[in-house]
This record gives sequence, C-alpha cells and structure tokens, in this order.
Amino acid sequence: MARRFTVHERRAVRDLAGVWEFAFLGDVDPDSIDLGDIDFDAIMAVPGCFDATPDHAGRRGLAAYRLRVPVTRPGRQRLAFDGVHHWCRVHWDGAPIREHAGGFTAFHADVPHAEAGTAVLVVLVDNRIGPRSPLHMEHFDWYHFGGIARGAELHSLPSTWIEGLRVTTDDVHEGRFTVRVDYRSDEPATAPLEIEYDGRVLTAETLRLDTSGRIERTFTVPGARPWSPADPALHTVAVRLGEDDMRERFGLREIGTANGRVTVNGEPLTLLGFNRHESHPQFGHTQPLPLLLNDLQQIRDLGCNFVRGSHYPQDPMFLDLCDEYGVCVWSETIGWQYPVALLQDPDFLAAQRDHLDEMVAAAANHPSIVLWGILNECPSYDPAARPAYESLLGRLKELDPSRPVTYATLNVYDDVCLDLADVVSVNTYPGWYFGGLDEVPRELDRIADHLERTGHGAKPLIISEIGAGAVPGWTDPHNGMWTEQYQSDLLEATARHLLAAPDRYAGLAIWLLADFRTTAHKDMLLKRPRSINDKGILDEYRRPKQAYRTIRALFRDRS
Ligand code: ADA
Repeated sequence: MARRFTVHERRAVRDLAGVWEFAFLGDVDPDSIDLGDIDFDAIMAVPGCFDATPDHAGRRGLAAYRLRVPVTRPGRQRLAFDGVHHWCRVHWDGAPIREHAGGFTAFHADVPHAEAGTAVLVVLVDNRIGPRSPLHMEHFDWYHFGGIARGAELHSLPSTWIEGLRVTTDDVHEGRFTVRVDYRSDEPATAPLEIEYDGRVLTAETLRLDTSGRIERTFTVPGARPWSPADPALHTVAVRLGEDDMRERFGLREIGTANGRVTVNGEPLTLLGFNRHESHPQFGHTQPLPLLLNDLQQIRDLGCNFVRGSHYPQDPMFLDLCDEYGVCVWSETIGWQYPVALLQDPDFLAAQRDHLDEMVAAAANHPSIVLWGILNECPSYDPAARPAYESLLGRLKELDPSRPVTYATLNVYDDVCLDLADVVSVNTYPGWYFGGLDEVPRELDRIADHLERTGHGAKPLIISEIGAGAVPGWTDPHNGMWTEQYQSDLLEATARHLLAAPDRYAGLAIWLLADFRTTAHKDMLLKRPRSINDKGILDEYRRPKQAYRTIRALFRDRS
C-alpha cells in the first residue's frame, strides 16, 4: 500500500507498480477463459484504469493483466491490492487464488507456499456493471472506471506474521492509547514482541503464540502531543513480532458530538469543506501523487478543514496527506441512490458489509477520519430500508465505537432513520433543482427548524451537499444557470448563511470540489453538459472557476 511512511522494514515487500502486459477480452464470461489462450497484445499501467486510456476509452468488458514476479524468499506469499474495479479473479501460476468485488477497498490473495523463482501473475478484471459486482450500478452519477486502479504489492510472509495493527486513543489528555496486534502463525510458536513509539521502545517481551490471536497493550505517554486540524501531530508505532514487523502512523485525538456540534478533543469544530470524487479524465479513479497533492493544496488554500469522500473510500495516500495537513475526512462506503429492493436483498447487504469491513480495516488508524458514513441518498425515508441502515450503522459502531456515524439523506423531511445516526447530514439543492437563489437561506432554515421540531435538534447537522453546475468559462448577461457567476452567487449565499449560525449548522460539504465524468446512462447525460458533473468549483483539470475565489475569501476570513 503506497503510504507516506515505510510500513515494513523486516518483511520483504515488492512494489508491483509499473507496466503490465494487457489484453482486452470484451464481453465474455470469465469462467469460459483459458488463461493459456489469452493474447497479451498490449501493455497497461498499474496502478491505472484501462478505460481511461485512449485505446480503451469507455469500453466495458473483461480484461487480463499479466506480470512475471520474482519470488526471492520461498514460503507464504501475499498479493496485496489497494483497489481493483469492479470485479477481479487473481491467478498465481495459473491457479485462481482469490476473487474480489468492489473497487475502492484493499484486499489480499495468499499463496500458502511458493518456491523461489519467477511466478506468473494474471488478474482478470471486469468493469461491467452486473451481478459479479453487486455494489456497482449503472445509474450512479459518476463514471465507473475499470482496472487495477490502486497500488499492488507482493509480500513474502514469515511463518509468524502480523495481520493487522490498530491504535486507539483511550485518553487524549493523559496520552493513553491501546495498540492491538492481530497475528497468524503456521504453527504455535514462541516469538519476541517489541512495540516502539516514535522510536522509543515501550515494551519488549517474549510471547507464546497460537496459530492466530490478538495481542493488546495499553501505554501512557505523558505530554504526548494530540492531533487536531490546527496542529496535526502524528506519532508512529512500530511492532516487531518474530521475523515480521509493521508500523502505523496515528494521532492521539477524540472525536465526539455535543450540543449540536462535532468536537475534536472536546472542542467544537465547524467542519467546512467539499465533496471530493476520485476521478480524472486521464487517470480515471487512479490518483497519481501530484494530483493528490494538488487537491490537498487547493483544499488548504480554500481555507477548508473538511472533505467528504463522496461516495466511496478514498485513496490511502489521500488519507495520509489529510492526516498530515490536518484535514478532517468523512469516509463512506460506496453508495448512490440504491433502490429499496436492493437494501432488502441479503446478498447485496452482505457485499455492503464486506466492503464496510474493508473500509474500516484499511482506514481506522487515520486521525483525519472523523466520521464514518454509508449509503449516500438511499431510501432512508422508507421504513422498508430501515433494517439495512440499522445493520450497517450498527456494524460501524461495533467495529469502531470511537467515531460518530452518519449518512447523507436525500429527503430529511420524511426520513425514518435519523435516530440511528450521530450526525444528521442533509443533501439539498435549493436554487438548482428547486427554487431560485432566494430559496437558499429559506431551505437551510427550514431544514434546521424541522430537525429542532422533530427532536433531532441536539444532533450536529451537516449540509453534506449543496451546489450548482457551472460550465467552465461560461458567462451570460443574465447570470443564468450554468454560468460561473450563478454558481458563485449560490455558494456565497450558502456559505454566508451557514457561517453566521455555527450553533445550527455543524458543517458544510459543498458539492463539489472538482468536476468529473458522469455515467454513460442517457437519463444522467441529458442533465450533464459535456458528460461531466460540473458542480465543481474546479474543472476536471483543477482549474479554478469564479466560485473558488468567492469561497476562498469567505472560508479564510471566518476566524
Ligand atoms: C446528489 C448526489 C450526488 C450528485 C448530485 C448532483 O445529491 O448525492 O452524487 O449526483 O446530486 O450533482 O445532482
């Protein structure tokens, strides 16, 4: 996993990023494919999205990637993928070893034993919308790119290895935290354990290990600097267990809610920022480092302290950078207006749950993540959907009781699940999908009044989407819809209204940071000039529109 620090120093890790052999196979059934018959007649970047490249732009179907990998340490091998869209089957020397569905989360594929030499890795990747990838749907408002979109690595594991490492803050003021190490071992074994914090050994002991288990140790480091957006202090924990090791960066901090506000270390913080899609005309869902840095620099330049990762888990490197820059993140599972029938379908829910588990496993140590979210704009107004909300929000609480949970509702007035969320998050488009500019303050008041009247007033309220389309460069003397001026006026009205009442509005995520390609579905295209959702204050190449300057002035002046 591409991170801002070295995760393993003892464990042998090979980065598989580079140019792989490639074949686009088209509309065929993966089960009918004989790997030996594939003609790898092209090459493809990993990480990368094949349907964002000129040769395969917009094509859907099965593709095959191949790489010859040197195995230098015999024994257990682990292939670690950070995200493959939308479905894949991984083969090691011709044998299938793992299937995975859902593109925005990490997974791995293990080979229990490999001899030293060269292994042939083939990954069948399917970017079609269909039953193999139950989380993806055609009518989402974004284009689903396909491919090995995020990083890939080969790990050679020793006979006892660390499976996961979690650090949680117990008391930010006392500097108390717990380190939880999940391990596996081919056989029961005795192994030395060492836990280091910022280069200082906190414990060194010898342990008797079973074939799998969890080691938990709590430490107090008096005077340890807490993490906050104003002072994003980070610490490193390094765990060495036998011949294996793992390190993680974390921040000591507590997130809570009180009196209608989100709190960081007990202090209320108004969350101000944008929704962010991971999409680029040339790279698809792949996020090259300069692009991530660009986004972070513009987010900071705007005076934001908040990003909603719409509508799926964001790139691990983006989260690392948010940790460092002190940007708070709402991390949500993939979702977009799923119909109620899907939310009642046990297979779909099982897939959502697996995906949610993967999101939390990969991202729980990031101090920047202040909120977990699920199911953007799904039918939370329909009692038939409530069990799905109960189950997924409940699962989040079970996996991580330390963070508030939320979901963006499309219809707050009829919502029947608000009691299940710690933070009420409302998507609304006054002045765009309904009413004119004067509707903006009216609707924002109406929402806050409604929540107060219906007994949800004590919960923080985040306006999780609001915005207007603007065709880059478009002006007209009427300042009509799609002009940069209209977008700027609408966002100005929104920001002024919210900034004046921090006790009523705990946060704002403007829709949208940067423009992105939408789905190829006709219903959506007819509402999206250039096939682009253009409610960004940046265009898809990150060039600022007029609203950028407007919001920058308002956000930066707020203190
Ligand atoms: C919804 C949705 C977004 C986007 C937006 C829009 O609120 O959550 O993903 O589709 O509308 O641009 O209309």
